Amino acid sequence: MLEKIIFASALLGCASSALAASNRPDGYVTICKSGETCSVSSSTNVAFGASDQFVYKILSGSFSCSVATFGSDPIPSKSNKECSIPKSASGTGGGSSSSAQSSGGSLTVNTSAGNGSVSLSWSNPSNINALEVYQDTDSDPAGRVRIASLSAGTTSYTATGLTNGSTYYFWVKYRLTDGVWYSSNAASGKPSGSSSGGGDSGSITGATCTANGSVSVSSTIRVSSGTYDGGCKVFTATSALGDGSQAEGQKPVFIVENGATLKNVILGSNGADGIHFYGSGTIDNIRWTNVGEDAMTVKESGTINIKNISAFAGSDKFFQVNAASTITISNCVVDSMGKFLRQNGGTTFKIGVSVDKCQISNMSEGIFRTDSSISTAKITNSSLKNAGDICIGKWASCTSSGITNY
Ligand code: ADA
Ligand code: CA
Ligand code: CA
Repeated sequence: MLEKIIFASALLGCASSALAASNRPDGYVTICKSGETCSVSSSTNVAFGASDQFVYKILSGSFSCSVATFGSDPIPSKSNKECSIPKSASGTGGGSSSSAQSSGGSLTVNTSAGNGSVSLSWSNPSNINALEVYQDTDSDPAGRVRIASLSAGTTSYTATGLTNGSTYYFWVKYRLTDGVWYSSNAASGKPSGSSSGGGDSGSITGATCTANGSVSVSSTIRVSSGTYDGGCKVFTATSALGDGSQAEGQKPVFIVENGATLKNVILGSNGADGIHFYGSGTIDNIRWTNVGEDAMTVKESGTINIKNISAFAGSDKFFQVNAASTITISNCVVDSMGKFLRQNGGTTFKIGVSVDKCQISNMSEGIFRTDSSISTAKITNSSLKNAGDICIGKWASCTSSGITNY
């Protein structure tokens, strides 16, 4: 890390302000300052603050750039703050320096649809030096969203978290050694579910967002009250929050404070420390593309309501519970983690967990784990596949009913 900082300083030379605290998040542009009225065309994630401290709110139309509009003051010591918006709220290309050439090219993508997923495969021309994968809900490349950047030798990719019964279109965009970007054909796939009978598990869908633009998050987005609607954008942590590894101490992408609701969010490929709850809160229609250190954490006591979520590719814990709480989870699809829920190791406060209508697969350890002999857990009307032990540890009560093993 130190090397990188020194290298960056050398490159930037006397432009030292580039390394100083900024009045707008990375990738944002200022549209007005404290006390001024500004306006945005349609639901836009507006940042308010200064010196690397921001609060965010989705706004549309005209608004006053003020604490009153945003509900809290991210940095009371600064009277001059700025309102800023993402540089490229929409458009194609997802951040690449040049747009793709006409479709066709010499790379053909084949697809094979699965349950909530579509697998892509292709062969590469020999003189390739960069690869990206794009997804959309129609075959027009305008509006497609980048879902992966791959190393140049890669020849396959699986898009996950998709809605069964919907058709998706994919492209592989690739750069040859002449420095020019080309695009593959638009390859389509329609995922479908093997909803096996039994229980009352027919309505498990998980999250239903289709990616609708992207947001790069370099300081935690704090939802202090009301509802934050992410508009199905892909929120990806920058290294300022962490790298999504198993290192402790990474920052969350979102904080949900007492009484607040977070909805319609896709967490991108760097999930850092996910979502933290401080007190009671609700999350609805959230997808973790690639769970980071963990996906979510209860930091302060409350009643937590979680619904319509999907999460993939964790390493250890999905849900970390660090404070006494009552937790309800319904309609979830969670695949490939160590465990679904862990009360913080060694703690003996009480948690009460109810999970209903969830599809849980490939847990290397199991579903519920605690060291507290007064905590309770139950799972009902759910589908399990290679999900390990349902109850691990001292639970006062831990039950399951309406379970289908598929
Ligand atoms: C581990 C760690 C705890 C806490 C937790 C978390 O369990 O031992 O101290 O950091 O992870 O919240 O991710
Ligand atoms: Ca941890
Ligand atoms: Ca954590």
